Amino acid sequence: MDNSSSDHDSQPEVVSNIFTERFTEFNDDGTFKNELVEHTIETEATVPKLGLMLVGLGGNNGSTLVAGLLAHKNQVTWESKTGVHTPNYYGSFTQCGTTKVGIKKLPKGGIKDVYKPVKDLLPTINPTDMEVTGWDISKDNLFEACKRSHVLEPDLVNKLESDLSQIVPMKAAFNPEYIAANQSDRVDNILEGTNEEVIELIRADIRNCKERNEKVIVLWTANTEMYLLPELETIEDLEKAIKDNVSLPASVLYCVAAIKEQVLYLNGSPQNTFHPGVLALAEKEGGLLGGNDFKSGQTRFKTAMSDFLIGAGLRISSIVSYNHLGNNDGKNLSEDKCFQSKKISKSGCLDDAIEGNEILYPRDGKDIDHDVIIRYIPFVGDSKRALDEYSSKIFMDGVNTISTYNICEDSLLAVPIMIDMVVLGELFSRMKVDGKAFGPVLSYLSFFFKAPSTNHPEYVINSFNRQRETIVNLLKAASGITPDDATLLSFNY
Ligand code: NAI
Ligand code: DG6
Repeated sequence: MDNSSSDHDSQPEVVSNIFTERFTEFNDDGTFKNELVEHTIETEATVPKLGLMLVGLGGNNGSTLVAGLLAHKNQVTWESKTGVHTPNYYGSFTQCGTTKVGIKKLPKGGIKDVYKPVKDLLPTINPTDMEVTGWDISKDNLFEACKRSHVLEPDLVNKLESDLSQIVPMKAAFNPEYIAANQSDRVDNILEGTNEEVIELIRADIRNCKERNEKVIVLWTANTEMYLLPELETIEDLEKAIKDNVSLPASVLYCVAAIKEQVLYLNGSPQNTFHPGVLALAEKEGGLLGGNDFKSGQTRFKTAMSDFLIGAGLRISSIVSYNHLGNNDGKNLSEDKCFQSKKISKSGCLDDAIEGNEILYPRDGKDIDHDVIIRYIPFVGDSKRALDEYSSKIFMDGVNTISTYNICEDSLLAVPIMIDMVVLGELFSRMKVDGKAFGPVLSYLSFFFKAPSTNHPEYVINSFNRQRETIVNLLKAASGITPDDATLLSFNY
């Protein structure tokens, strides 16, 4: 592998590496051929000043992200009844994850693995260097928003008051038909106008942010919307719906604005914003998309647990996933039209695992009994309870049941993942493979999403391990390190 870089006065420095991809291609008759394909992977090495625009800035995730980054930036410590705390990025794959990059031969014989932080494989942004702004249907400033969310300790929120209270969400695009009626009491900050006018106003906000930053990313972390049916099949359908002022979900308006401004749009909620017409528009206009629905807790665990169970040859036969939460997300999801969006995204995460094992899952229509239940229990606030029961058939038709009970602060799991998708989404937008940029969908971000969008809808990876390996190997290949084939054949293992 060639690890060279070129450096011209007028051009950004580029990390350029040749990588030989290896895969095996099968024919219908079972014959196969091993392929070797050489690729050049180029990454612009200059890290831009980034503006992150959150849709739903004043929500639990949005306000927690801003406060968390401020605490990091200013190295603020805070006290709770358990002692003094300092900021950390635990839960962030980029900031706290490491990966095996190779081996070292020991002087007295034998080998030792060498690990590197994921964030150091290629130049990536420092999260605290981002400017974070955004929109919310509530005009409460972020100090008020943090107080309302009950996520972070009061001592920390109070220490950040002077910074937080200066951050006020911009007026938001809003369509009440698509979120729960119980959200109406927070609506006091909305843009008025036709679809076209609102898109123009959002574009103007994005352009303002561009003036202060070299790159901008828009991330939807607002309420879950209901699924939009019928779908917008073509660019013409989409443009007609906009022009005729058809009632469209706010997410489609933000997404179209982001595409037109050629900034990455990430969808952290389950609704189907990326209709075929939206994808086609992104392709045509050079837009970038990533989604859908942060994979933070129960679903993330499920895609790791299924790696373990199905990977061990056990036949998972039923999974019942129940959870209750008491934050505003739970309140919004208590209306069925929004819950159905979440149920869809939480339910599809085992499709590729089932598809991948015809011994356990012959194509007889008898897959897994899989149900997802969510209840709104205000008392528990952001501290979500998730109870899962995995029942697997084992040897000679025995049954093995594993139950898990997880309690966590929902937003404290989600925020590090939001940071990761922004850090890597920004990096991937600086990369080219064989001279071609990624897109319109950044499929490599699948690791962070419950229902990943890809450029090939028939090819979606949900497995936790495969998703992680795919990202890590791309980063290694792009940085000149050989992805590990794990055979250890050279080391007399
Ligand atoms: P939240 O309800 O606290 O925050 C959502 C914010 O969006 C609210 O402040 C609301 O006023 C605002 N909003 C609603 N419609 C808007 C619009 N059209 N434009 C601008 N702002 C708007 O919810 P939370 O907990 O922050 O979650 C945000 C989203 O992320 C939800 O859709 C949730 O389902 C999704 N999610 C959250 C995860 C987590 O672990 N916290 C994991 C996976 C997904
Ligand atoms: C309850 O399911 C509310 C949801 O918003 C989840 O908390 C969120 O989607 C996280 O889901 P999961 O399955 O990744 O924990």
